[in-house]
Amino acid sequence: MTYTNSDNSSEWAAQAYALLKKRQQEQKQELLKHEEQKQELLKHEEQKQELLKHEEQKQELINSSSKKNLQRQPKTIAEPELGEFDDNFTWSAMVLAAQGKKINQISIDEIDWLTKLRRGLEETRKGFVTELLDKLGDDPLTPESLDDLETLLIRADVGIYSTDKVIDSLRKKLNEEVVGGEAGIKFLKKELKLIIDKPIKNSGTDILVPQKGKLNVWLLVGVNGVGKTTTLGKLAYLSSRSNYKTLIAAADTFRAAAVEQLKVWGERSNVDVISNQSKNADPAAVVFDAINSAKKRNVDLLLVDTAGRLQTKNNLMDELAKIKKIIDKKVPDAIVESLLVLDASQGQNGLKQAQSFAKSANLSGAIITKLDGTSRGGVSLAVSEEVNLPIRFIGAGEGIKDLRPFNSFEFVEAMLADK
Ligand SMILES: Nc1nc2c(ncn2[C@@H]2O[C@H](COP(=O)(O)OP(=O)(O)OP(=O)(O)O)[C@@H](O)[C@H]2O)c(=O)[nH]1
Ligand SMILES: [Mg+2]
Repeated sequence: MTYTNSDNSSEWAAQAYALLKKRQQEQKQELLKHEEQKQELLKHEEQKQELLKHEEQKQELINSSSKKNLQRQPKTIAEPELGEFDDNFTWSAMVLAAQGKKINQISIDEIDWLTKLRRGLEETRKGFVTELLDKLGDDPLTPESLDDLETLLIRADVGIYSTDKVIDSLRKKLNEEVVGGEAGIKFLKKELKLIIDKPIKNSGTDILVPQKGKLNVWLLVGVNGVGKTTTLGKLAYLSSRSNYKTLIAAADTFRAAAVEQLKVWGERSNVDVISNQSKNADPAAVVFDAINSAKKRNVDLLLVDTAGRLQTKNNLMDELAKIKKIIDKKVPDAIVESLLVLDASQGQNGLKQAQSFAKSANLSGAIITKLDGTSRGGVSLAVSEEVNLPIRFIGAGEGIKDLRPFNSFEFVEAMLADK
């Protein structure tokens, strides 16, 4: 492991694993105990009801309603289970440790997510780090190995400008000192992180969260099929779980099934969806209605789903501009974010999309999706360097919890994980 010089890293991970295992067992026992108590209470309640059968109807009603309350199950989303104590666990635990987490601060949720991220970037890694390490072996870097690295970075969709930047810095370093294979990877990680962090730093906000006391409007834009609606569903869950009053506007009025798809996500995350079912409804009119509702309900975050494609003559950018205009007019003090959703598996196409949307749609950030599957995560670097877009969230899966705020350290570690 490159994060600590100590040989105790796997021992540290083992301790974290044992602690999580213990905590999970305790939780299970707690649940079991709770269930037993509930049954006991129910039994008690039934006995009581039996005894009170002859009493007035009013009394009976009270009893049955309290019984109903006891039986009502909260709507829950499946929690991840602790997996094996394997390489994935050790790696994930160490990435958390490297960010200053203590053993007792690690959660199964975080381990689960990092494991997913690492697995998701496996393809990117296979044609990159593994090959690079094979080429480098234990020997110091040479100008020739820099040429190989250049090819590999370009192939991983990192983009020409980011690649040039990284190679130049490495070349400078090589002129000054001998750089071994492992040190080379470490330096590479640092350089890549610098590139991704620059637009984030420039934005003045490390992690994008809704500002309290204001209406925050987040527009999800992007070409068709990249994952806008799915991402919006996951964001709605994340937001409502974090206690922000959330509302969804179904402003993709082009695709017939879009509203239904959103309603399913809305139900899962317990967030209302404002829509207009009539054919060819005006997206800006839906946003107009949604803003009215949002104001009435004191909403913190309004999430707006937009179309990825329109009837041939309509221009996607014009439509987005119209939506923006309505928001600016109705709620001039709203905090508006235009977030471009990009499918990581589309490689350089994603960069082209970012460039064309940035020109016309006044973007403020990007969300990278589909980092599971056959993703090519390098596009994140190209988008940061060439379009100056801060990456705000990343998605790795179709589940409601498969979205997290972007963390450049975790991303680069997963992309260049050395095993
Ligand atoms: N594996 C994987 N699939 C995803 C992810 N995000 C979205 N998808 C899938 O990608 C497909 C398209 O997702 P949508 O959310 O409908 O995409 P969209 O951008 O809203 O598409 P349009 O509304 O047609 O423009 C669906 O099958 C999603 O389940 C992800 O992170 N991982
Ligand atoms: Mg959609």
